[in-house]
Amino acid sequence: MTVFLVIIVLALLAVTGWQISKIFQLSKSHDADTSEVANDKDNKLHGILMLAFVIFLYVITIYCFWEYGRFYLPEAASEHGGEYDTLMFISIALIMFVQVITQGLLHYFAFKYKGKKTQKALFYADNDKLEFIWTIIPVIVLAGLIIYGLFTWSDIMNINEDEDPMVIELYAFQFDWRARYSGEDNTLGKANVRFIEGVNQLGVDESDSYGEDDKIVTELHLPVGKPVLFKFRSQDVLHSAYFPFFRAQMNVVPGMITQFGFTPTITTEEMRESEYMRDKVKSVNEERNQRNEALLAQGEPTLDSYEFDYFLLCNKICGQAHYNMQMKIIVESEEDFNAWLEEQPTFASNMAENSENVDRPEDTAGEQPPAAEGEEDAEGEDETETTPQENNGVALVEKEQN
Ligand SMILES: [Cu+2]
Repeated sequence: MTVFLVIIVLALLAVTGWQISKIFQLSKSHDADTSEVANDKDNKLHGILMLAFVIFLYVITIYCFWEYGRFYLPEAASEHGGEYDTLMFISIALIMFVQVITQGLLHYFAFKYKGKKTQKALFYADNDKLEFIWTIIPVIVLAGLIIYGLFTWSDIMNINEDEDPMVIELYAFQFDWRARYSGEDNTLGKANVRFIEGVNQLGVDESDSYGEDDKIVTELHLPVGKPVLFKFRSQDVLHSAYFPFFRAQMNVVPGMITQFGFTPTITTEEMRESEYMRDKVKSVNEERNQRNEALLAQGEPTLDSYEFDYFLLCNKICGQAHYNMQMKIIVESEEDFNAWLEEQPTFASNMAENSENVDRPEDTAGEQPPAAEGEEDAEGEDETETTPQENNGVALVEKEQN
């Protein structure tokens, strides 16, 4: 109703303005220029406006780089990330360079050669030489960019099996992640959505001996400097595994396995110590402290102070709690990683423990397994009522960082 009223008021205002302009026109003396053909004065005004527009564009571009430059991601924390950033930088620098020159010239010429009564436009049909030059230069530059991009792409995407990467499965479901380490044999056991039952929430095939030493966890630990090959599976709908700090992203598609590999190069501790991250954490915590004062005044619980951690995020809008679909990643030294992995129970021991507890189902509750919807009828049918997880206010952290 309010919108309707606002529209009526705006329409009435427009009619009023139009009527007032009519009155002004009628009250003008008869020798005023009422012709609809642009005269020198109009042309001059439009020339100046063209120039003013391009200056406005440049000023706002510089302001955006200045003001929002701090939202750039820090140094890439993976081996291929540097290459990726270089490609991105070259593309942006080229685009900026060309756009600054062409837009500047375009608007400057519109100002310089504005219409004048005494001047007549030159009829200039074509110039083969000029057309050749402005065709061949973009062809060469674009071909160079594309070839460079293809090489970078194949470098990043072709996982070198000779490096003996550690195989980890990342399993996506509405709305969380699980990681499955392939164990001593570095081979994941077969899995299928049809095997999902009870604690076997990833549907690992119990008859496949490769799966016995697999370890399923809720937090992804990675040893620094060791190549990792991720295999992605989805239980329900299309998800996307997004590792911003490692410059990696891969679709997670129900019914198929996608893969991507990278080598982490900066540990969580090292990233926390970096100047970029110290500044960021400081500014997030300053904001939190301010908000805490307001929360305290209202007698509400306050926010914990923020500490940086790598995250795996879902980058496909996959349902109502998509925003909170994330998994903590810890990059650490090989010794710390091995010690941590040692403590995690294997799939076989989990299943054995479960079968012992079968008579006392209330003891096996533990973590609630995700609802198995079946991979086939997944696409978009997201009707399951799932409450957003209590994830230590992590979504809030992400929001505050921006
Ligand atoms: Cu998702």
